[in-house]
Amino acid sequence: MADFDLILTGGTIVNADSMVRADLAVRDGLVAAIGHDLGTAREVVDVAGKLIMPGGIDSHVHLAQGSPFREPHGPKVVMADGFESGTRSAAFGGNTMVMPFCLQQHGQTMREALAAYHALAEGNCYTDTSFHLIVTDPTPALLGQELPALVEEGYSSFKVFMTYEGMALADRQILELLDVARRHNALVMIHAENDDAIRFLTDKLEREGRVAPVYHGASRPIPVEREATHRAVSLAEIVDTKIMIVHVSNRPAMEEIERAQARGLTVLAETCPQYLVLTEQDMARAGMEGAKYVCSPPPRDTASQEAMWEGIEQGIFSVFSSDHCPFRYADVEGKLVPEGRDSFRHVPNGIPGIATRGPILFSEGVSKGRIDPMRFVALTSTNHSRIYGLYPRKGVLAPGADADIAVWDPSQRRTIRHADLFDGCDYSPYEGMEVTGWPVSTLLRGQFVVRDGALVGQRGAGRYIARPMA
Ligand code: DUC
Ligand code: ZN
Ligand code: ZN
Repeated sequence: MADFDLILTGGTIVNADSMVRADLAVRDGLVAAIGHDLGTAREVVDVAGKLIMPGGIDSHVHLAQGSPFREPHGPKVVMADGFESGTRSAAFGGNTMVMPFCLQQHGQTMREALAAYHALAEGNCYTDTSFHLIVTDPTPALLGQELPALVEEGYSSFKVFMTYEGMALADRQILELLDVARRHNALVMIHAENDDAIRFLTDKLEREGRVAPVYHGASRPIPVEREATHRAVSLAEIVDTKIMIVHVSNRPAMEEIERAQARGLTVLAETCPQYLVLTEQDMARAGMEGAKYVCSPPPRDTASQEAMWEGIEQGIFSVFSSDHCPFRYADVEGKLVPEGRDSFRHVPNGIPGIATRGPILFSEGVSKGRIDPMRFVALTSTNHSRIYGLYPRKGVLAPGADADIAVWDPSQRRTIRHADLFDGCDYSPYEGMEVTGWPVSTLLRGQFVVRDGALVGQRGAGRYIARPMA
């Protein structure tokens, strides 16, 4: 009988803190050994010249197709990905786990919302999943009983919006939620934009006839995000609890976070591919083409891109996520919703990117010499695992960990084509971008999901992972 189920031989094993030439053996879905001359296996795969990394963990994705609640953009718009297509595309991007949101509707308990989202995910996922809870209606019962019980059950991260009608929480409500999180060791993720300022600017732009997609940027300028980031940090400081500021797009917002970190506060931060390689100019493309790039916060300018790189290099950002929030372009239930031609206000906010997150950071970061492969692993996998309660089961290749693995060819040159991403959308905002480095195979608990660029995994093989906090 063979010693192991699988041995990957001849590659370089990359973790967040080490890089070694070694073989990796898998048994019963776990990493069993790393070293040389490991023994026999039922299958031995030669991965010479490849980087063997922990599978990507994307801790910020929206997969709500089929949700009766049409998260988060109202009844006229449909999200392009559900759990099947979203996790399939994630696997093509080297990911083995994604963390979508469960959105509470007003008047709904969180358990009711969770039942609906679990029903959508069950039996459909190619990767593992775990939910964050978006709190929109923080009733005394939710804060006092439901959330504490749910944290115990492993739903240990919440998200709040400071903007969006019907979803934004007032400061007092955020304080109450932060206090629950502090007492139960949960993490609150915050979408930081000033809602009043956005509504004021949007109304003004519309009165002036500035309604094309590019004005989405003008309706949410940098101070809108900076002010809300400052306020979010202050609220967390008042309560004395940790927070995660998601999808940071610019230097002034980042500096708020940097100052908080320097003062010793646990203010964690995330940035995303769109803030490294897109700009406001993309939203100025002809006709409605600009709608393809409308997301919030909006893409900024090249100086902001440089600031995001500084934040990555200096460790201000601990996680790099996609904020995959896909809407089909050529679709009246997507980016071309008829009202969107009257005003950018109605264009759904969000862009796809679950498969391209890794390749963009690898190419722009590792291949261009800005970060090393270990930092890449930290930003795309290990730090997500540590922050969201998955470590050491996930985010690391070490004996006993799940054998969730991405095999990267660091020298493969590719042109990003939507046709190669296998999501449910009909475009990629990164179409035509040249990248160096590509995930050629992805394994979930030792089983190939994507093998040499082909889907071989089983829909439904992905599991739900509870994340109780220590
Ligand atoms: N915020 C997100 O986190 N995702 C998509 C839209 C938004 O505003
Ligand atoms: Zn957000
Ligand atoms: Zn998001």
